[in-house]
Amino acid sequence: MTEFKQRIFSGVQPTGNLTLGNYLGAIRNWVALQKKYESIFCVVDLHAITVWQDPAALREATREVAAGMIASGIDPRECIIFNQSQVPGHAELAWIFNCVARMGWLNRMTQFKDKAGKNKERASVGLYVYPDLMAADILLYKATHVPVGEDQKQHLELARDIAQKFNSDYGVDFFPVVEPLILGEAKRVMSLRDGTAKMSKSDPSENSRINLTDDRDTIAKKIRKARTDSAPIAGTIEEMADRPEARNLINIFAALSDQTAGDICVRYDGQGFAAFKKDLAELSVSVLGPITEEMKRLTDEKTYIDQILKSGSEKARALSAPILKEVHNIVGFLQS
Ligand code: AQP
Repeated sequence: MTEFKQRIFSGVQPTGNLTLGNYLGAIRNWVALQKKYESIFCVVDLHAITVWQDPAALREATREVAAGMIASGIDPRECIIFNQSQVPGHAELAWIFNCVARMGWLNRMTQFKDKAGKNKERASVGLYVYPDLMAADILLYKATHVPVGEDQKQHLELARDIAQKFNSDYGVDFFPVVEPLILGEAKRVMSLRDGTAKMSKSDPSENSRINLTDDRDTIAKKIRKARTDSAPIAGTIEEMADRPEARNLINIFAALSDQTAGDICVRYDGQGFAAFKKDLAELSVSVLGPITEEMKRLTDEKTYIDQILKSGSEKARALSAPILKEVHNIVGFLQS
């Protein structure tokens, strides 16, 4: 299996604007990893429809997420970029994994509980089996490493369980046991309004997140309005353990400036948040501004983006076809 050792797979749902959370938790790390690993990056539209998506908006968001990846520095000549629905193997392997995964495993998934809320009887079946599809996304390419934000850790553990159970049920050593790559100082970027909730594309409050489509003034305004507390910034991040909003802003600052959270605490030790927020706004605009502009430019180039997704999906199909064929063989599907 040596040829598969260095392969990564990761994805983003086209469920709205990309956020600073998606950027710091995932896409920025992919940019750094693409040189080291054979990389497959996917706009996971099959995942997106586990909650209702307006079809026209889904098409737009799919292009926008692809444009966001490229604008952030993912190189389509080096990596495979495609949208999931153009490679039917994802849905096919997910079905097989629906038959491998156990109800008890899925019942423990906190993302389903969070997203379905109190009304889980009305949640889609797709939302419930979302982690099986995610396992299929990764294992369809026998990817061994998956760079994600911390919120996806539990789903990756499930992907490992599925790979191991498949191997053991069929008496094979076929699927690798995937390793998460959870990197950087902002592994879980929190809402700007509530330091205990994840920054999310689908949060109803616009002020809870920074979108990669936000202009400079909007970014600055959202940071100015970000919730903090009345205590000054402490000299170490450990002293801020019980101050989730403050800690979140420090982590964002650290990640955007390629420093550690400790460095930022030392720099602002004893100060209030006014000067810090001003600097953070300037830093955010300087890092995100060029990405936003390039993303907007690329989003308008529909033919170019569609071509990248088409060519990426052809490569992804070619890469996954022999793996899927072998899965059919292992499971006992007659191939004529
Ligand atoms: N707040 C976050 N902090 C760190 N990483 C994050 N990611 C998402 N939010 C944060 C990482 O981004 C990648 C793509 O995530 P996704 O779009 O597939 O789905 P998600 O995790 O459910 O993100 P959202 O923004 O919360 O989407 P919605 O609102 O549609 O559910 C993943 O690697 C994720 O870890």
